[in-house]
Amino acid sequence: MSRTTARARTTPKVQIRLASVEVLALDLPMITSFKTAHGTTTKKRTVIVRAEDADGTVGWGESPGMDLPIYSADTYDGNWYALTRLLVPLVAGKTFAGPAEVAAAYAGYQGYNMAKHGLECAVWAIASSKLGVPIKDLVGGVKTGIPTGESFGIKPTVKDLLAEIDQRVAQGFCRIKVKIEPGWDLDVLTQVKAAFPTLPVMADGNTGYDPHDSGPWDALDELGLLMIEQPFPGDALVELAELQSRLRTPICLDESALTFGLTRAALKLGAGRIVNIKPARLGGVTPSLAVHDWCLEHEVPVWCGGLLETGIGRGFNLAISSLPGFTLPADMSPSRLFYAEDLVEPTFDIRKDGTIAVPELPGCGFNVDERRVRKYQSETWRST
Ligand code: OSB
Ligand code: MG
Repeated sequence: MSRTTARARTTPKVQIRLASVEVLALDLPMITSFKTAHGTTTKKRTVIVRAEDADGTVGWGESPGMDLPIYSADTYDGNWYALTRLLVPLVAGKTFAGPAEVAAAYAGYQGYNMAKHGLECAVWAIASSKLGVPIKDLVGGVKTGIPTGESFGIKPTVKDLLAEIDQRVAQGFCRIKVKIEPGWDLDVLTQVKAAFPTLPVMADGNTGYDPHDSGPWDALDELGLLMIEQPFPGDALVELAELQSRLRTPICLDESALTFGLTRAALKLGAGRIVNIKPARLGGVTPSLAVHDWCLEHEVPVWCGGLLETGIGRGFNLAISSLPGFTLPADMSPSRLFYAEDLVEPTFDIRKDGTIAVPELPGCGFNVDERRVRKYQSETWRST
């Protein structure tokens, strides 16, 4: 979490005594691989946090790291290191007045956002269970269903992509996101728009374009896309602002939005007009709420992105998406589309109206199937 803070917000006050925290490394086989300009994910390694209060209340969180530091500096190994060596040792055995106080304990540590997120979520889950109030209500959520879009990785052929879009639209997904990279962009999106003329469509460049190349931007601008997500590297804020100034299509910040302060600076510079709030990339619930609150006040639309989380991580994403500023469809495809078995049972699904229900259960929002968590566990570490 950055030290730069938004206007103070009321957060739940409930005594948390972190008696023990377990960090679990999981290997999850994927049923389909996911290709972006950053590379292909075929097997997902993720880190799960299981925190236990002195009164026996258990809270779960997820740190959805990547194998390589390409999307951001966060990796699976980095999450493991930060949780077991830095973050958990700092808070285990201590008493806190609420989740925000736990996040404040490590606010001076730079980076390791996804590790921080997993730990903070586990603590929010404890707070939620102790109070018997779902996370959605603890953060001030107002929506009961989240309009959901599907994010399509780069496919072997446009025909494959069109067939998959067709299938997802039939299932209810109300917006589609097409991953692009040089050579897989204008022609692909032109065909997608021709095949689905009324469907909201957006593109995600995942930083794969060189700002000094001319790029497909002016032609893409004619297609009436909902937005273009992160075409240039995360720190290319000046170039993003230059591109945004000549496009009608809004640019959406993803890889640039690493902290509350950086996101606000990027928006003030004009580097984008929309923010993809990924709670794990931002380092937890607290910084995500800060970005949401600032964007709401400044009329910047936001939506919730994902990092291929299991149901544990998605539960928090759904709760956060219920806040009033989330006015655009989320990347929240049901975890069962990636994993043969989700870690929560029952898992969640998209409804015919294109929304996913915001969980009403206290904790991460779903029943965690601990037997399954153990089944995929490759390594475990415990604070005491
Ligand atoms: O850029 O939004 C992205 C997955 C991994 C890394 C980056 C991204 C994504 C997605 C996944 O698009 C969306 C999801 O979790 O459903
Ligand atoms: Mg993205």
